[in-house]
Amino acid sequence: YRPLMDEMATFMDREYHARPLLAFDVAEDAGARRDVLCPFDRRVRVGSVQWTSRDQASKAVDAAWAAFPRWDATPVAERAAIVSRLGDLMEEHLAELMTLCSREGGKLLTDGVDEIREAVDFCRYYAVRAEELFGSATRLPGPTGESNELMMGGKGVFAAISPWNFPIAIFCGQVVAAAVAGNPVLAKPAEQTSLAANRIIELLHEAGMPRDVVQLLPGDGPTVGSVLSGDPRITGVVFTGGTDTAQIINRALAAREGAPLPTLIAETGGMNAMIVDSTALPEQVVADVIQSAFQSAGQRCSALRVLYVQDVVADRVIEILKGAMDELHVGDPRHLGTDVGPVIDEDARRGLMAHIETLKGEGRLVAETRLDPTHTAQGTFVAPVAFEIDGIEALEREQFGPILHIVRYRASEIDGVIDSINGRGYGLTFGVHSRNQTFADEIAQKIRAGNVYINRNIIGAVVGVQPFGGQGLSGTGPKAGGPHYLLRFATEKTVTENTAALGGNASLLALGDE
Ligand code: UN1
Repeated sequence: YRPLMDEMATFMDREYHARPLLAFDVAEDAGARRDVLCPFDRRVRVGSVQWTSRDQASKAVDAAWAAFPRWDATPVAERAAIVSRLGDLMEEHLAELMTLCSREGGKLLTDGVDEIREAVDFCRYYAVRAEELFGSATRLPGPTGESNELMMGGKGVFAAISPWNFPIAIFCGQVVAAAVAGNPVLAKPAEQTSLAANRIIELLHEAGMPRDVVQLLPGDGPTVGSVLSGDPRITGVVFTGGTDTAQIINRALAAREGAPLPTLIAETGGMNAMIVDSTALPEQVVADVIQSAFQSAGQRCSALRVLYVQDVVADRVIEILKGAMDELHVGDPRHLGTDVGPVIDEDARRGLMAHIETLKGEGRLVAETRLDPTHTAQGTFVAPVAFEIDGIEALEREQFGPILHIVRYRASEIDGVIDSINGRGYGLTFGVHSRNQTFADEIAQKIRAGNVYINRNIIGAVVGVQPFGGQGLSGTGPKAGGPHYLLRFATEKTVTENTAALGGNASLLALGDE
């Protein structure tokens, strides 16, 4: 990391200013401006963001709508080349993008590298997949004298509403998927991470993406989000974030008068669990639990929230976990020795602390990491904690931070555990640790979750290798980074032609000549 860190130093003090990047010019000071403060040191101002007004958002939809036929007719090879070029540009700007991830998003260097790797992978994977799907019509069988072809095209205008926890990877994945499939995109990044989003769209325009095809609309949900989801010209929304917000978007899309039936592609929350039986290796379990629950300060939708441990090994697992959590360093994400960085902002910190207070009453604190005020006093930090609780029924919602819940179970209760996990209705990631292959396979089969991991951690799905996404309350599918993702951004057109008719015309013409 040393050469990368030296290069990052040149971006550490730079002030960034983001504003709407629309098909038309937007005057500076044309909207409300917000300061962006650094999550690990609230005294540091990273820059500012000018928010998009309702009027600008609505004009941006006009421009996107007008761009659709032209963009949809642009050869897919050209669209794919632009998207691949963005991947190359992100690699060239790795140090700057990592600095932004860390200063604006509070990300560790290791997380930053993973994040940009994932974004680059999305660009290259979707570019290749788009050429396969949209490159040529599929010929279908039919009777003699008839030809049948299936053609793929874009659907219309997409709004892409993305979260702050993967300010580059998820943001970029949504935008390039929608665009490469032939759809103009209106991208609304999370309020907390507009600067990173702004830099990515600048690079995308540099890569050759027309300014009316991908536009950036920084702002909040009630303003920009509601203009987009209320506009009848928005064909679809691709969204990653909370389940509650996905439901609000779904209702807004459905309520539009005279609009086409909408597409909602949502990747939402989870109540991700791991089951550990008596045959599992406790040291391996703890290493994987630490990563799954506390990497990225637990701010991944894939993160582990509930650890079920069979009673006979529970004390041993908790003892090792206690030791491991004691060793974690919470602090400045720019230092290589830091394991856990800050949570995104003060609202997040307050919410997590309130949940910890509740757990103090209802559960038993079994392991924690201590905060060292010399490294954490100026930022929004939450120390990793693990509480033992009786069951997940009392857990109201996903807690997006470094809080682990532990539940002991007896071997005879395993069916109840599975019912309880499935019964919550979420289904994103899930893990099982066991050296009993039959047990592991059976559990993996019974659990309703999008990504199941056996004897390893449950985060860090790799594009093209582990397509990612949940079911039920956790999302609509299809999986990001998977072979079917682009299909939901596309329309299919079946063209059937009576080829005998042409033959008939030809002979009629020939008759006329005589
Ligand atoms: C998210 O946090 O919204 O598997 C998605 C992972 C990442 C995806 C997380 N690739 O941890």
